[in-house]
Amino acid sequence: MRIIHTADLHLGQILYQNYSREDEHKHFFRQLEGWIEEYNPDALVVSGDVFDIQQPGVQVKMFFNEYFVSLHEKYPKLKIVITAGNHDSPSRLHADHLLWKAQNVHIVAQAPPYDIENAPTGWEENYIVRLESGYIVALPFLTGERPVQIQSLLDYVAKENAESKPVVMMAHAAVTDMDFEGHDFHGQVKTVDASKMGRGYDYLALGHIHKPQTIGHRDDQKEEVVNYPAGVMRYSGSALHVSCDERYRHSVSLVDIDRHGGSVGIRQLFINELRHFHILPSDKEAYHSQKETLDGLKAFISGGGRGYFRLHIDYKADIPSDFNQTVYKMIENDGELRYNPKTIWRGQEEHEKTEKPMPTFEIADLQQMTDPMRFIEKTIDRYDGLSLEDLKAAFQEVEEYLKIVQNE
Ligand SMILES: [Mn+2]
Repeated sequence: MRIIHTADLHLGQILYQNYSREDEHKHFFRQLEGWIEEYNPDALVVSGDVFDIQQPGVQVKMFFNEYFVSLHEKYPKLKIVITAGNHDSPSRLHADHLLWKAQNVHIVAQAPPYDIENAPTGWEENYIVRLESGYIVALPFLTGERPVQIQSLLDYVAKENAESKPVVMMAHAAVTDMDFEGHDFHGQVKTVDASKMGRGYDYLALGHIHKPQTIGHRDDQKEEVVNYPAGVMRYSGSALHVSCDERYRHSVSLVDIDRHGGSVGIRQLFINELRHFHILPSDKEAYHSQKETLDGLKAFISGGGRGYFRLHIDYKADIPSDFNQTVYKMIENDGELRYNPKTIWRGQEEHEKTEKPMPTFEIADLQQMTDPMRFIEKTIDRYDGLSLEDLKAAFQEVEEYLKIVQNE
């Protein structure tokens, strides 16, 4: 059994409130189609987060429809299996699943029944896609752990699988021990224990984490071809770099499984991205003033630099409040220069660590503070370079102005 595994397409993503990625997705889809042509897989599986938002716009839905319909027309025997991720609306994706089935595209968006004891018989059928060469158990994103449902689906397949055909399962979850480099979880990611994903699959095609990786095999993340005994859990990684922090190569996974309980061969097909992400001047270096930053940016542009860029500036640099507008102005005539206005401030983290803790106030205290200056006086230590005298003068000016307005 041979599959191509991808996930986290995030179609319709608008980056930094400004930039549509449709051409980047088209570029990805062309490569994907090239691999389907070259490797002739039995199935293409997309493990969740097809769309970036729950209610994608008309254009995005059209784009999705056109691509998958044309893929089906060119490769009518290819099974396409798409599941819903946490970014997708289960009910909206599910609404069209019957139409898609006629195109050999299986969309599985709704979670298995909570109470399987009392579920209608044959509920399992909604999650199982049969191929001549094997089985695909398609699970969408689950809001809670469902180990009983998962195991009963795998058992259902096992009962039927007298010929020991390969079994692929799809899921959208953060599995314990994954490497979430590039995700902004702030240490709060909810992980599912790998054992809760059941027993009986040969390959678990995961989505949700954007870095390509096989669970339990961090050492060979960069290897192009690997082979493991069956029972492999793998993230294909996302189609595009979804943020600046995803500083690794993205790929789709070409997976060959010889038989149930046999061996799993994985080839990473590396994606050539249309636009790259840059940190200016670099990860290690930072700019120290507005002038230095703008000069650096000019040099980047005149040197032919293109794509997404984010700035790395020393937090002590004196950066005026209209700085972002200045940058946007510099690049406004070039659609290939795309700015991430969330600057990385070097030294800020260490600064925050050594900072005095925020004074705490009782609610009653705050209610007593009718004069905002009292609050500012008590917290002034937290704000480097903020002058109490200047603030007092500014407040006085506002007060006087208000008096004039009131009198008039
Ligand atoms: Mn996700």
